[in-house]
Amino acid sequence: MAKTKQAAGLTAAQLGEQKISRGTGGETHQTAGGDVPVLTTQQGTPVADDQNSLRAGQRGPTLMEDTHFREKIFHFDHERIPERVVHARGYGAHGFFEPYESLADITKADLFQRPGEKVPAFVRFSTVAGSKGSADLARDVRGFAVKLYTQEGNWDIVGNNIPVFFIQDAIKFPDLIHAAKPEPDRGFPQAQTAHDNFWDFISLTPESMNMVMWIMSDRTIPRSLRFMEGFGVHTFRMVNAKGKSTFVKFHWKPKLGMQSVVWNEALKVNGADPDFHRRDLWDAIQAGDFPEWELGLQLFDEDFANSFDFDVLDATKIIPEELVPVRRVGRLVLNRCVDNFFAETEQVAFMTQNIVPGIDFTNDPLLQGRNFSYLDTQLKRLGSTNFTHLPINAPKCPFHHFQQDGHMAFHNPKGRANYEPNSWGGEQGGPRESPEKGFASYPEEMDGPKLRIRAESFADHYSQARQFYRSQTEVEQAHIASALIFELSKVETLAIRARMVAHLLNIDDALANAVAEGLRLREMPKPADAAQPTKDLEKSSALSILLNGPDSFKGRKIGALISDGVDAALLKGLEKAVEAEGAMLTLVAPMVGGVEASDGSWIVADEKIDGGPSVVFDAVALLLSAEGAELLAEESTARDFVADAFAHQKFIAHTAEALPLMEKAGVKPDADEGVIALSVAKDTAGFVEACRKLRLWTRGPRVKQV
Ligand code: HDD
Repeated sequence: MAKTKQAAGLTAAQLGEQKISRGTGGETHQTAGGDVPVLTTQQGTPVADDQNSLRAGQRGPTLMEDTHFREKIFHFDHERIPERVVHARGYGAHGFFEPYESLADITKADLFQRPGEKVPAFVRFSTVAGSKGSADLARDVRGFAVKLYTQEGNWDIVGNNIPVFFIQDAIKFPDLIHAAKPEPDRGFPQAQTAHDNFWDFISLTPESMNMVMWIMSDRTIPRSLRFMEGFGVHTFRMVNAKGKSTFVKFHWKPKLGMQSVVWNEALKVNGADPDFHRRDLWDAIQAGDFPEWELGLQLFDEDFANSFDFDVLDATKIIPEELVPVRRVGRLVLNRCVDNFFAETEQVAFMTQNIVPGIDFTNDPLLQGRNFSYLDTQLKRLGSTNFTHLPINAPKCPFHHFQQDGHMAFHNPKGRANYEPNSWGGEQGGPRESPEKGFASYPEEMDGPKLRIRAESFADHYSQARQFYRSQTEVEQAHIASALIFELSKVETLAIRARMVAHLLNIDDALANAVAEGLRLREMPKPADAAQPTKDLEKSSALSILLNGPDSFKGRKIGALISDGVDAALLKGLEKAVEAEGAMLTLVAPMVGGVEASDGSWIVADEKIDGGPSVVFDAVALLLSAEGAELLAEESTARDFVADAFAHQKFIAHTAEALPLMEKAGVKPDADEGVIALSVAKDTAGFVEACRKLRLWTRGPRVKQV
């Protein structure tokens, strides 16, 4: 039977609605929802039917003449652009930077001159190793790239959430990334370093050992992008109007304090919500809970640089905050999600070489190499030298230059001259250089022979690794050991496991022993050959996450499991306490439609129980009726909800009626002070207050498989 237009596409009634009216305000299409623009081709021609291609006869072939079809499919076929070779998976948001004070004595950078004057900003957070579609909570470094649209050009601080890096010289970057990415023969594993190639490379690269401590710590499994620090990593320069240079390291300090998840939780979150971090950022910004960081500067001069134990040009080293305090000079606030992910987050082009007058580079060999790589990669990725014409990349200050033409040029200056010097004055003549206002490189003295070497001052690979490890709390040290055991257990080659333990022996004996035991190494290797012996440096409390957590539960999330018969007053009490703390509450029920509360009111749920496991919350409340607890005790997802919350050392509040479910989940009501009984609404404030500690770490030894 011949198919009619209606049978193949829209119904007759829907097609009947396709009425076009041509008015003075352009073409509009009247629908039940009101006037909307008429669908057109890219050329602006109105489209009559977007459901069916043009064909010869009722059942004949599609005609070449169908230009609308051809244009639509052609464009679709070309939708993807190459993903970033690293940091492919990212999430961005708009906001502003606002200085607290004038820094004119240190830098002439325009954005630091006028306290309180806001500079537009765009930030893109990312993971490094995974491709665009990988999960958010992979164990990985997070990119923390900030674009500041200043009045004297765009300044990009292309940093990470870890202040050191794996390698000292950019020439090793392709090797590092090849080793970390999926192995080329098999094409896996995705978005993780737990495989032979990565640890083979690392175990042959002693300069990575400080970074190894950082990546095996919980820094690489942040609870939220909002709860992590950012770092510019390299030493940069700030230069004032008199030409005086001061060395600087950049820090971003989260206003909400730092927080990470535990590894077992990360594994489960990735299944439950691969978009965990982006959803969290989106939700917070949409709710008006704008994440905020303070810009911190570690400022020091040549004398300090010369007296410091390490080379300030070595990106595998920090300068401890105890030696050079972090001066907080302004705040970065993210207050607007993107309108279009592709146009903004995907097409944004960060480049370390984007600096402004008053900021300058140093000779850090990693930074010098990056300054080549970022411009180069944008051409590959965005396909045209005119990527700066895209609104997300264009400066927001006036700009004028003679670079012209090329693919997709859409800032095309008027006037006769496209070169200079020229003898055309005024508008015809175009822009001119300005020795007064223009960027001038800091005139650092240079001499010496051309050499392909690594400076001797870069040779201490273990002392800061030891300092980092020993500065952690016991809980965090245990997490580092567990992470190393997990990763190296995925390494199949015994010699690589042993080689890593040999390095750990130069960092900390107890750590090396714990890892060797955890791997059941049958023979302890000899310590790795070290270019320099490990020094015992002062501990630095700034290196610990747990010592730098928040003092409130603000911005965190409680998951309340509710059932029919939920005590309405208790739930109201919890809602109030959560709101007063600036936290969030998500209601999880057996069915998403909701539950009928004790007072007969209907409460709509946010999640069905298997869509809202406890791993996506910071604390949980079991507000169950006897009937609800009995029902859920038979549900494995409900038992996991409780058991996981306990294993992940979270605070758990519960009604007396919830006990049958808790019992089935193996959680005793008197287990510890993190399991809190609620009987009346006023108890809820105490529960939320207890949650400020975030986790009950003393539960650790009882759930140590985590
Ligand atoms: Fe890089 C992207 C951070 C070393 C080459 N890098 C990229 C991004 C961040 C960093 C945050 C993502 C930017 C975005 O969101 O678009 N990279 C770092 C840090 C490093 C570092 C903190 C060490 C201190 N990177 C590094 C080296 C090289 C590169 C040594 C090359 C020699 N990085 C790139 C790149 C990327 C990139 C290939 C991929 C996409 C892009 O640049 O725009 O050029």
